[in-house]
Parts: sequence; structure tokens; C-alpha cells
Amino acid sequence: MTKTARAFTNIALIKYWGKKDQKLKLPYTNSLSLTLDRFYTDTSSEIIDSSKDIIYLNDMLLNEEQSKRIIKYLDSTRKKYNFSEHFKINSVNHVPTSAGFASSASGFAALAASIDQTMALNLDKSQLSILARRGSGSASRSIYGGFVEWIAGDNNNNSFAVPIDENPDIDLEILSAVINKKAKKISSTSGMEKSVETSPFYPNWVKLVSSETNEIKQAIKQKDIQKIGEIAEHNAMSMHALTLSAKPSFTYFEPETVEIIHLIQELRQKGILAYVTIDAGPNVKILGTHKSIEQIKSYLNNLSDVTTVVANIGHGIQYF
Ligand code: 2P0
Repeated sequence: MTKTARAFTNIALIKYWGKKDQKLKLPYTNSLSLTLDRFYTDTSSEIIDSSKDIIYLNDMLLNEEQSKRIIKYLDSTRKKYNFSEHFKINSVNHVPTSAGFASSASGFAALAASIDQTMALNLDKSQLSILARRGSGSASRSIYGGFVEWIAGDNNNNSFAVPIDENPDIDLEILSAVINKKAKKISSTSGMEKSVETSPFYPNWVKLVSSETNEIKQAIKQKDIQKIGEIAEHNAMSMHALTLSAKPSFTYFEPETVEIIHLIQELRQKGILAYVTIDAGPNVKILGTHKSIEQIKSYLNNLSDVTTVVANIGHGIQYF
């Protein structure tokens, strides 16, 4: 019987932004994320008697161009684990683009877990995280639930995620404010490459991540949402400072992104607990408590071109 692997997406509170090895996807720094419960990918893989893989995404058969990245990934997995089987892969994303989250984290984590199952590789969680990382860096963190740290490492075998607290008892919610606008896309892969190569601040970023990772781990231990939020917001802004200071400069911010940043700062002055984090796109993710997120939702719903989705803390890889 074909089993399905489910992986949830994650949001980085300390961002991964830059690789020291493009091919192996080894990052310059550690990163730290929160796995979310609302958005996930379900993937199953079946061995087929063929010399080619067949990939279905959201029930659509992908053509050669569309399946290139996944087939390359499967080829490198076959080589690494020394098998020659090909697969029919069926992957369904419950990460609506309208929710403003990337699906590569949950997508490659679910694919890695599915291949592990089908081929009975019996990988432990660290090996699974390494396998997911080879697909997409942020996927390494989606193996676990709750707060997760990806240890940068310096070779293929020591760059993987570890759980910090998989079931934190903390009143923390994430609201995604989605800006309904087609922005010009700069992929994270290319955005981080430009930042590493041309931002004069990149060496400082590496130092900052090291200290902020330690600080946020303390704050997580103390369940101090304000501290977690302050560090996450500062870290996100510092990441975006790398894009602004690149040559040529670029930004993922749209006018509405900045409008929401200002709104959250104002609401904070009114005593509402809320902090922002932003990834490689214009959407804003807001961290708060259940109560503050409810309040913020009503303010955001007054803005045109913005929709909101709320998520809670999610699980690690599941099979069914
Ligand atoms: C993160 N992002 O830590 C950062 C913050 C976006 C902004 O990881 O090149 O799709 O496939 O390793 O994992 C998105 O980058 O990049 C990402 P690759 P990935 O979540």
C-alpha cells in the first residue's frame, strides 16, 4: 500500500539568507523557524517499471520543464542511496499561494519523507533533514514541528535541523497578511546570492544571526513572546537591509508591505502585542497572541488588496 507523507510549511524567525555552497545548499548561518499547522504538502511515491519519473502536482501531470527540478533531485537521491528505481510521484499542496507561503519547504520535506518510506531507506530524522535540504534549504526545518533550528554545518553530513521545542505551550499565532498583487519575482535562491556577493553588510549579517539565534533560543525557553517578536522582527528587517544594500539594490517590499509595517508599529504603541516578519516576497507575517491577532485582523481587513490567514503551531512529518 502506498503511504502518504505530510510535511507542514515553516516560517523563519531567524532567516536563512545565503549559501556558502550552492550545490549542497550549505548556508552561511544557522536559522530558526516555527512550523505552522495550516499549510502542508501530501506526497506519495510509487515505484514504476520505467526509466523515467512521472510527477503529478495538484493532480496535474508536469511536463519536462516543470518537473526538471524534482527529477534532478530524484537523480541525486538515487545516486546517493545507490538505487535505480523510478517513481510516480503524487504531490498535493495545501499551501494555497493565496496564503502567501512558499511551498518548497513543505514540498521537499514531504518528497524526502515519501522516498524514504517507499525505498525503505530507514533514515533517521537528521538524515531526512539532510535529504530535504538538498531539495530546498528551508525544507530541512519542516521535518520537525514547533521551534526548529537548522545547524549550518560545513559539509553535507552535518548541515541539518534539530528540534528546539516541538510542542511549545505558548500562546503564539501567526497571521499572514497577503498582498493581492502580482509583484516582480526575484527567487530567494537568486536574491540571497546577490546579497552575499554584493551587500557590504553581509559579514555583519553572519555575526548578527549568531547572536540573535542565541537570544531567541533564550526567549523561547522563557516563553517570552515579546522578546521572540522583537528579535524576529529585527532579524527580518536586517535580512531585507541586505537586499536594499545589494548592487544593484532590490527589495521584496511593495507599498502595502511598508503600510502594514507602519500599522503594526502604531498598534504596538497602543499596547497591542504584534511583530512582523517578511520573507522573499511582499506579504507580511505577524506574530502575536490569540487575542492580539484577533485585534489586528480587524485593522487589516480595512485595507484594500490585503487578505488574512491565521495559523497556529504545527507538527513535524506525518505518515498515513
Ligand atoms: C527562510 N527563505 O529562512 C528564508 C527567509 C526566504 C526568506 O528559505 O535556494 O526556497 O531552495 O535553498 O529554501 C526560501 O529559500 O531556498 C527561504 P533554496 P529556499 O525561510
